[in-house]
Amino acid sequence: MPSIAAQPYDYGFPSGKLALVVIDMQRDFIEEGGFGSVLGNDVRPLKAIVPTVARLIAGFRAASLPVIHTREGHKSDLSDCPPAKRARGGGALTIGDAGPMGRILVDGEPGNDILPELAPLPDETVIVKPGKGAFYATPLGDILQGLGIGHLVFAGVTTEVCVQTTMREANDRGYECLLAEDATQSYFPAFKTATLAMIRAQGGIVGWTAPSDAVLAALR
Ligand code: C5J
Repeated sequence: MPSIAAQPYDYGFPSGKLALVVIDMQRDFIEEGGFGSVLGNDVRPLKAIVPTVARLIAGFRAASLPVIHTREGHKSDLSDCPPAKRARGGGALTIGDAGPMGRILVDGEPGNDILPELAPLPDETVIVKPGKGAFYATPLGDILQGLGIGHLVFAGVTTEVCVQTTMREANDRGYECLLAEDATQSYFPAFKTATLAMIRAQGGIVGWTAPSDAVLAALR
């Protein structure tokens, strides 16, 4: 069985049964004027991981392994957005309001697009999710089951919100999860550090972490 040099110990995976899940690399979180910046965050650290995420995607494609993309996006009538979620944030604009890239965090608006550098291929799955976790109210579980996938590598933003929530959802569903350390980012450096530590603590209570180079070396 191939393995990735990881923490807290090597991560083994059955050949050909690994998928990459790229969480929310969309303009809403990474470009000025989107949801992330409306909430008062500096988006530049998130933009900086784009080349690393692109390398990881290219490695999975070259190995003919599935790449699954997610976007956090609501229906245009906001029927899938709980009022409590919409009310949070305290910024000038909130979910569904018109921003510089269209309506904020709404499926189909320009701001909801995945960055062009990381654009999904036509045959790749894109999960549009109303929550932080990619399994909640989406077909992701059924799709993975159909592909026979039990091992997942994660990348994307933000580390402690949508990435961690999805990893925990996956963990509870029996998936073996690894987070690519340099292909994920938070608006808060300390939150990223803490999230990586809590994932791999206690013998990998949520999963494993490894640098993207270690993942790519194992794929080759
Ligand atoms: C947030 C996400 N931070 N993709 N979403 O609201 O992490």
